[in-house]
Amino acid sequence: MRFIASADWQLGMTAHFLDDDARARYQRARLDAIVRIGEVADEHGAAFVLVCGDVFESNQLDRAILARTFEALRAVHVPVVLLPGNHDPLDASSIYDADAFTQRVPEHVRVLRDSTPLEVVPGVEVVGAPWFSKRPAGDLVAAACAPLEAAPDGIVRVIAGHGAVSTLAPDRDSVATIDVDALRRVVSDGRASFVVLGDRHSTTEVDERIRYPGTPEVTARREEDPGNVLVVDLDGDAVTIEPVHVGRWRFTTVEARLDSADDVDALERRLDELSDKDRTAVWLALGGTLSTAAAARLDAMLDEKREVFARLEHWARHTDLVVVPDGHDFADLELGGFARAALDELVERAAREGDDAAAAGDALGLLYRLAGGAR
Ligand SMILES: [Mn+2]
Repeated sequence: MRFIASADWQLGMTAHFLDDDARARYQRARLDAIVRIGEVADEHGAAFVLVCGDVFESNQLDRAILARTFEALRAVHVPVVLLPGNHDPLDASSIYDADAFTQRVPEHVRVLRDSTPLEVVPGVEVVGAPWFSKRPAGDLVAAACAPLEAAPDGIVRVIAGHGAVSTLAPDRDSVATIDVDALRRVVSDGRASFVVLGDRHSTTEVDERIRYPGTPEVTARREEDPGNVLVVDLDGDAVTIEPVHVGRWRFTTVEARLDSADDVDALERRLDELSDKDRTAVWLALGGTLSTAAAARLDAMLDEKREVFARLEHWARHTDLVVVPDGHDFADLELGGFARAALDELVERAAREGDDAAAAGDALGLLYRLAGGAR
């Protein structure tokens, strides 16, 4: 028996770090990932798709996102099982209880509303540990597993949970942390064959049979291995897990030390080499010391590249770029009269210490570009 394990679709995610145009394409990409998951299910002969929480970014989404989600889900030809997570809990305002959900949800889509075993296809049970609020009072997965006896002969049982696990949680004392030792016993006792978890957006192995598939489309720069689903094959005592990449976007950091115009050229080549620029968001971590001419050249180059990348911005916390006016920078500029006098004053101010000098440096860069120096 084969199935697709997924989680953290985060549909409707706002992505405030993208501009309007890129944000619309990025929101669309999260829906397109569902269609590709359907293709992976077909290619691998998967019996169903299990999505372990945070299917939606929040319970307060524009209802249009539901119509689009259902349209995408129609491209999945096997049952799809959704688990409410911390972003989309089954609370009083649950998106799963909205009329737009209950009246329109396709028949092959099921929501795990409690921990009653759900026979998703003949011979396969899914036991879910849905979230009912953003702050559970205990380990929901342990509670869901507590009443389970060994799975009857001929039944494969899969546990669906969401949240941080004890072996990886930075906050080990949180009452909601999932106890991995207890979960290992659930598997070794034959109460379940496999555990799929959501919450960690990077594909992560907790134990051979306890996995986070991660988000199918990247959501944050710090994620190590996003963009995958897992094809899980359970055959008697054997388990085979194949990650399949379905994500199309990339969030990446580009670090560089820039001390000359040649370094700026080298950075330009590195940016040019990145593929799929309209689906690539770049955080620049730049350091070094540039002359006004080289800094102007950098700004002009980045302005041009910004048109083709989904995002190309300085990462403020990791930017340490100093611009030092160099007399040679301005020698070739054809400036006279008032402009030349302003230039001389700015060069003098930029040589001093403090905020005034930084402002003068910025003004010099602007003057340099306006006068045509960066062409
Ligand atoms: Mn999540």
